[in-house]
Amino acid sequence: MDGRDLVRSVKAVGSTGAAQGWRTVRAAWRRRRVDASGLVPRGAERARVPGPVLDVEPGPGGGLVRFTRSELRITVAVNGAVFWGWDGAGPEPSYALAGRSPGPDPRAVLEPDKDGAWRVVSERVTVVVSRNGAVEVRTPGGVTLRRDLPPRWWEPVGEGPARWMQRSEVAADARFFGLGGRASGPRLRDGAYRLWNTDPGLSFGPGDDPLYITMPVQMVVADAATHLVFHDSTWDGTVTLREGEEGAGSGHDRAGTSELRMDGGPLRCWVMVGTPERVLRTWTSLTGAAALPPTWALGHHHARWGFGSEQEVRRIVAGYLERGLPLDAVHLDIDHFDAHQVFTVDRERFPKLPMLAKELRRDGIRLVSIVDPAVKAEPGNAVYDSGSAVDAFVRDSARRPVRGVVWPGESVYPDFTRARVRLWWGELYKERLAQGFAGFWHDMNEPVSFAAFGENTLPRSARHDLEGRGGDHREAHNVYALCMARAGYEGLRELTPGERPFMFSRSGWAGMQRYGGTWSGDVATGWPGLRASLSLVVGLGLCGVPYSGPDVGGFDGSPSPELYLRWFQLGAYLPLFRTHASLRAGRREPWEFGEEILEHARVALVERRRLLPYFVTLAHLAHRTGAPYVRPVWWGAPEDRALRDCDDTFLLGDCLLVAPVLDPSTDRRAVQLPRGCWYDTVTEECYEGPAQVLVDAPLSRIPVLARAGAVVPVRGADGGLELEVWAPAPGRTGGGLVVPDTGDGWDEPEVERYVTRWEGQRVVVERDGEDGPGEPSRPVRVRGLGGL
Ligand code: NBV
Repeated sequence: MDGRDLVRSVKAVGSTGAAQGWRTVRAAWRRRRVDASGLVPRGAERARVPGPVLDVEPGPGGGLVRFTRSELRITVAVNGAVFWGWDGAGPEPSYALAGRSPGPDPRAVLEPDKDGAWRVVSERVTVVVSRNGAVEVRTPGGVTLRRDLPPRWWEPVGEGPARWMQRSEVAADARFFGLGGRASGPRLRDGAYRLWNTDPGLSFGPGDDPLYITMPVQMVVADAATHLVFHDSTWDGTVTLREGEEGAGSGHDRAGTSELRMDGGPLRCWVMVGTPERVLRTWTSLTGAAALPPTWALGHHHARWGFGSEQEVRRIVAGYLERGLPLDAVHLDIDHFDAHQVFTVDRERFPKLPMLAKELRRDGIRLVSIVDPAVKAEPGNAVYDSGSAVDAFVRDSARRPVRGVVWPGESVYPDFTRARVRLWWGELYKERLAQGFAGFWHDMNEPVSFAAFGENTLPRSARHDLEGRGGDHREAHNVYALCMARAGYEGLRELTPGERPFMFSRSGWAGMQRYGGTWSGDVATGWPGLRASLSLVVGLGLCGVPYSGPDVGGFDGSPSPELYLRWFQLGAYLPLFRTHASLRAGRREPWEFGEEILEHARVALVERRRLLPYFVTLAHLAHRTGAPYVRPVWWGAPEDRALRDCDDTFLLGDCLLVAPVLDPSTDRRAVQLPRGCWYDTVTEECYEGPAQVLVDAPLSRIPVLARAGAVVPVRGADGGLELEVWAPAPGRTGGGLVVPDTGDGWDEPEVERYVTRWEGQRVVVERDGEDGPGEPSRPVRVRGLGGL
């Protein structure tokens, strides 16, 4: 069976429930057989809790608290985050951390608390450990943000990993966010969220969970403070969330709860407390700065599974150019490979790829290539041969390479958890660069096998190197794509040292931002899919992954012109702005939906290009501070409860508030505004927040509001950088940051700071420099003067 037959059969199987059922049964049976011989069966288990406290041993930044049946290590790190680990767990080794764990803050000390408890007091957080092992996280003012009950372990009497459970309580008013890319958020309502990266197989909507990126990262927002908690274990697990409830009148509050059950791995976590901004700054100082995409990657991308030939790519590009529509990148999917084998080209249908790349480049358009991890298991296939020579592929417990079935047919899987394999893989991108590709799109890296072992991934008993420690797929699964991203990123850094790599990956884990971004995977075409795509972008941003975006129009089927346009209008304000669709899906070019839609799509494209300097600034800020481009509306006002519950509006940086249209037949929509004055950027009408206001949302545009006083860097008519300044509210001041574009190398340009204020009847804009305020060297245009 080759890849094309497979496409056909996967589609066919997917369409008949009976066949699918039968396939699942067969696969489950196969997995049981494979894992029965490869994994130690879980026999009887013994339950354990820490027991009463025995003694303590103070150490740098905290210390060790000993209990009768466990011990707890607590350390406040220099970056303000608190680490704690049970049973001897330390912060390393960790796939999430960007390097070594930050050193201890010597000012934090372990001291006695009341009732036999112990506490560590630091500048931003106090952690109290009760005498039976409950751990409380408090603000410096003493308000409890989170209370972890004593954990519980279930240890096999024989061999094998211990399962564990951690139940926590949070404030009654708290709201949960994060856990990776979730389709039903960004506010995570009551329910169970699995921690196991999963390709849903068919396209997904808001009800589907888990998806490609799961992370044990929760951001919890409450009146008292925001905190982020990260349980650093890569194993399969489930988080069950239940929001609390505040008692009305004299009624009691019910705390919110989070119950985390993990199949293995150390019980250790990091907690950071503060404002959302501070929390994400700390999180990225721990897990690494987000890769800075090259400027072109902040423009418009057009992809398609099944362009099928160079002529078709040229036809699409010409369609954009002839109509004067901005286009920055074209993505080639697996259909340009030779028999679906990664790092090859179908020379019949793509005979002169480097030439095509050069031609496109002349028009300012880059080529991006898909990269799948699975390698066709066939001697003579160069990637297979070179991989076999370095023993690159995942093996089973009997040391035989594990074979799955993916697009090229029977395939093997590189073990990216081994340094040598990453090195080998990283060098393979040389072939892609020679073809003229400028960016990379990692797919199918949960990883996926169609001929599944119960789930559509590798058997749990498959062996992995895990950086020399050795282990099985239960531990390696969730970081498979993260390690693949590392391999690609590090390879590209070697191959093109002068350029920032551009890479985005379907699957990933905590820390993946170091290597690039992601996209929303195969989101279902339909209004619920549109909503889900926003949820994913916001949620991932709160987990430290700022660069992502959906398949505009949805992955499958044919969107109505209206749905396509609304998706396009949303996509234009998301970091990755890409139209993409499946092999059999309807067309996605903006001119395929009639004249009216084309003209409205043009407006969105042109506006995206005009805002490019703003996107460049946001990319730099995300890289430097961890603040995502796309932020929930509560970002600057987490204490505003109405904002916490708002899932359909977002802030784009500090300056803009975007209210996409997520429902059909809409020409007006309610917008929940944070405090301050907000201008409709088209009508310049001013609205005062905090409030819910009704704003026009005709088919021609989605509401985008600018904060009074904001300074937005935009592209002027001559292509240069201009400052679009929104008049501050009367008597108020404003300002903004601008990071100029210095190309696609590694320069770190200086941040320009601007302030705005009223001087009599005039709005004055000044650059805030070291020697005091000065004239901006950039052209300035003040807007909103009529709206006040
Ligand atoms: O490579 C084909 C597709 C790709 O277009 C899509 O973006 C990925 O999410 N890929 C999944 C594999 C096929 C899925 C049915």
